[in-house]
Amino acid sequence: MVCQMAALGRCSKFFVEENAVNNLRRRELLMLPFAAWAAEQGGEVIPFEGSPAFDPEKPRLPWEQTTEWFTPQEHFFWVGHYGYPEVDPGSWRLAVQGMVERPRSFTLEELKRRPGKEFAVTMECSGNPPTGGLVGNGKWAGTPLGPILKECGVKEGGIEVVFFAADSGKEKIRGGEYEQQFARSLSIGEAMKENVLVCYEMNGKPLDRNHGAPVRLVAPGWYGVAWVKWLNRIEVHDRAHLGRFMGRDYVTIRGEERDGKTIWQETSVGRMNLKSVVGRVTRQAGGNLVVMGAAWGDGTPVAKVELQMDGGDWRTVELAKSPVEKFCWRFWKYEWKGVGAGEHALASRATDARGKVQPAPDDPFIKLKKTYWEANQWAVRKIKV
Ligand SMILES: Nc1nc2c(c(=O)[nH]1)N[C@H]1C(S)=C(S)[C@@H](COP(=O)(O)O)O[C@H]1N2
Ligand SMILES: [Mo]
Repeated sequence: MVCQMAALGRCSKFFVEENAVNNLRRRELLMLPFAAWAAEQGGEVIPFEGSPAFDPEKPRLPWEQTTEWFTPQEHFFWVGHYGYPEVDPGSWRLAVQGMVERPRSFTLEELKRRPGKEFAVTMECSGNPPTGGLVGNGKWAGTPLGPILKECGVKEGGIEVVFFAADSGKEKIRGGEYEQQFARSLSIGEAMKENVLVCYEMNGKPLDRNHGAPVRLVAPGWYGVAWVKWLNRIEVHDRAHLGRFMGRDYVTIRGEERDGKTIWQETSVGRMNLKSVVGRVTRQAGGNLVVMGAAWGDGTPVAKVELQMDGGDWRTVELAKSPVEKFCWRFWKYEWKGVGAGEHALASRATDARGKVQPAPDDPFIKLKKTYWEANQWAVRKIKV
């Protein structure tokens, strides 16, 4: 276990444990199958119609250029609802308070002296459109949150853990105006999970300002909004937190037809939905096309991806071996032979190990969804050959 991360271009006091949470195995790491895969297929990229130009000031995953399983820092999107605060790491403290027996605060050094863990996790913004680039696969290092909460001693009746951040803004609520910090919450059970990290490193480097320096939450399986950046206070409450990012924004409104009636569901953005994207099409020397993409979900491994070409039958694609299957995307590819000149349409859909299938745009479950959050319907991408 000495230095597995060397295979990923990094070696530190951290190692990734062989556990059910995030299983980076040495043999597979050394083979790095996904990297070899992308390099070997080479070819000339055929751009998608309407694909946005890459803007380094507003990074998004540039799907057509994406061949690396870990998202390079310069391609990793960022979202800040109240701007991007510069937090001084020296005077910064993380307070743990509310319904705990022993409230306390931590300096950055104190957090770094605690046991460290590093996980590979894919994070997506719940506002990411079906083929959008607000998604990335990162290496996240920090110290687990659970033991911190245990040491502080959650009081009887504490059911909710609220994460507050340094960024804030004025919010108008029912006629009043209130300066509020960005905040999101998890239930105690979710917050105590062993893979939830108080994170201070991303991709082998100290977190940068845009991604939440000095410390953010890492909540594998949850949409990005739960990954509170510039974290500075954790409070245990005996009731649900309903701030803007739990109860007003980031709320999905969806209708379900039952016995001739429509039942309206209103839910806070939660765990990541099963999704796949057609990411990159290349023309090979022999004239065949190679279609590559990615698929991810809430931590349930991706079991199958199918590709539909020009509205035809769904064809099962080849899944790349991934060093980590839980909480990380899986790359896939399909060799499309004998493609004629003209416009072509491609769509993919994923199935997970529990048999859940990525929905069609008119699937009854999402047909009456009125908000764009948590979109995971399969989508068509067009190319001209
Ligand atoms: N403090 C704070 N944390 C935040 C946000 C924010 O605006 N403020 N945005 C959230 C949203 S909506 C997303 S998608 C992720 C994005 O993480 P990234 O910027 O590191 O990609 O951060 C989350 N954490
Ligand atoms: Mo987001």
